[in-house]
Amino acid sequence: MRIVVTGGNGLVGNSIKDIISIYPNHAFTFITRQECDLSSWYEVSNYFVRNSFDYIIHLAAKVGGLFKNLDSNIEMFSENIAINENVLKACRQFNIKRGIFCLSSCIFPCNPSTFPMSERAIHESPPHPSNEGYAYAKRMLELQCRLHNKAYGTEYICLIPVNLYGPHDNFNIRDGHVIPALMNRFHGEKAKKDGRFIAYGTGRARRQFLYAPDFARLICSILLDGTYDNTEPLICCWRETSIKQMVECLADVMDIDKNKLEWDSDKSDGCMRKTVDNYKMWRYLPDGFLFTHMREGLKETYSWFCRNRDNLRN
Ligand code: GFB
Repeated sequence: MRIVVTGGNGLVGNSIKDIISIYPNHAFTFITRQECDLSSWYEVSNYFVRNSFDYIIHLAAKVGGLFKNLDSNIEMFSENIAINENVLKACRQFNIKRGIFCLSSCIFPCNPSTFPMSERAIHESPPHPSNEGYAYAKRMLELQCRLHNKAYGTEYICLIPVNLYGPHDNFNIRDGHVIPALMNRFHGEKAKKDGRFIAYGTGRARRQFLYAPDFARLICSILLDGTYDNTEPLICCWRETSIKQMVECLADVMDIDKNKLEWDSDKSDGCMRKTVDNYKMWRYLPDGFLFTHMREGLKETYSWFCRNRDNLRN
């Protein structure tokens, strides 16, 4: 199959690049924002009229951590709506009948009827105000895929990962997600004689973290291995931890004395909990699939960070 991957130069896009050798019978094309601005129908239609594909892995999105979302809910909504509308229009017009579309666990309600939340809770009640722009745009992507599947018999599968991290992440100290932002900030402080290791919030918020290379393997298995026999949305998650526990583990991995950690509780915690369940996911995991433990994932990410300090995305 000829497979197009949008967001080809992002966290998950690069993780897929690292594993395509195990799919020699398929041809992957990774498109970046520089090659095709997906928010422009003119660019999208021109690109797909010149390049045809059988399947799509749609990862491209305007993303950011809590503080980026707090600053730009309107842009997060409008740019993601534009990107997704153009991509689905191109899939319809250029005959791409099967694909993976990436959502996020932040789309779920912030006050659900039950925890952990299953796939059925996606539209149950409003998401957390800190990222409602991004969350509603991704909820609409779930709706768009479902409507296309019903009307045209397509197989557009929405995968819902929890907080992803790993090599190739965006390490922007302000706009990045918690792990890359802290890793970059703490690394800078390590170089100083009187460095301070300040994390934001209270540390009491809870998150489920998933190592991006694990998610990349799941995406390819579900799209290509025939293990997933339907088009319903599927949560992809692993263990939950408090932000405090994660930051202490990160300090260990970076050889920072945990007693030097400080918390700026004037900064937002965002949603205190967005626990989702992976009951359904376990049924479709390829045999012998192993998730990467947090400590191992942080170690691999930090050594990648140190090797690539001069050309980080940030
Ligand atoms: O990763 P993060 O920005 O995403 O923040 P969210 C997770 C938690 O880490 C929050 C705390 O409780 C923050 O208060 N935190 C501590 C920090 N120190 C820092 C820091 O230096 N930077 C950041 N960013 N956080 C996002 C959504 O929410 O989750 C996105 O806004 C997306 O739309 C993403 O869905 C997966 O989990 O709070």
